[in-house]
Amino acid sequence: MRRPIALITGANGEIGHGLLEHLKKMQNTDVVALDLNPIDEALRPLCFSWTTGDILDEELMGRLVSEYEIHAIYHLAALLSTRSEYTPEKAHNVNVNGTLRLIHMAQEQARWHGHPVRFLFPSSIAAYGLPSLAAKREAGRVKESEWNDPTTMYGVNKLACEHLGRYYTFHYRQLARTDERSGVDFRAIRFPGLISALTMPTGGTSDFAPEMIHAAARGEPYACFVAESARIPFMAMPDAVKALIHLAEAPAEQLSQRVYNIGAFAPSAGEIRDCVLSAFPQAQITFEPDPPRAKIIDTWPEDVDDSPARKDWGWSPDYDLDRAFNEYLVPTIRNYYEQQSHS
Ligand code: AKB
Repeated sequence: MRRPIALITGANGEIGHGLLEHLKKMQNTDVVALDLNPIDEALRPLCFSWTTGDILDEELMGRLVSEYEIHAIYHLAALLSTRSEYTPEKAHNVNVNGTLRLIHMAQEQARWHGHPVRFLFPSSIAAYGLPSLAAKREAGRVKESEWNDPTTMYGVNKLACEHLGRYYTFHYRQLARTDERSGVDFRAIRFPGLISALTMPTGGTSDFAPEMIHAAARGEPYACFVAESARIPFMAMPDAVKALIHLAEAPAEQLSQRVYNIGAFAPSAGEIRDCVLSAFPQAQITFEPDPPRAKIIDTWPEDVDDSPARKDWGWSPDYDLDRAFNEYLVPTIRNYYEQQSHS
């Protein structure tokens, strides 16, 4: 008998840290963690097992399905927006082909054990593409069906994966003689910029917010690569993890769609600077926009309409901007660097 598990790819990343902790507390499924890098020591007790490797490695994925019966996949592995611009073809291969292989694996697993495989996919506000700052301001809180014209390879990849997930869930093998549903139960969230106290971001364009906070906590100057007026939606990492779990647990019949916006707060980069200075008055923060990266941020929406998520599966954030800073980010980050300085 193969052990029933939930598979988390990209487990060592920003979302993975919080998700592993949450799933361990829930105690209702064994988790196998997969990442390109060895799983952090602190995360290993939270996993039934962990392995290092590439989601594109057929051998590795073959070993996983021979050893485990996969009932849920949290597919967090991806190249983020800035990094994907430097290697767009590699980004497509990892972000889209890698996701397709995992969705197909979910389809095969569902056929093996006869139950739907819940496939949780972190899409992004990068799936949107506002053509100008005037249009961005006019659009305000965008709905899922609006402005789906991404200008980054990462955003294109996320939108493609959303459609792949919807195809496998509702239209796979639609010409077959048997009415065989794929068994893939795909669910996606278009995450805003995520701010984690526990992990440093790598290769995202929304990273200016966590980079600013972490630099201030380290006592280092920070030159922000977007304009002071730049505005996109953000969220504290605990809310992002909560949303993934809630969407994963929602009965399929409650879902009126398979891709959801969620929002929490949408400050300007200047307002984030003000919060950082309140906590770290000595912080040296300047704004030195890097035009190509700043332009990407200008194509992402000012904010999102998350009413379908609130209606279908009871979404509501626990952290607004002030609480995110005062109760989560600043105390946790300050403690982290104080421990680092004593170690
Ligand atoms: C990025 O900046 O690329 C990501 C995202 C907004 O999805 N954090």
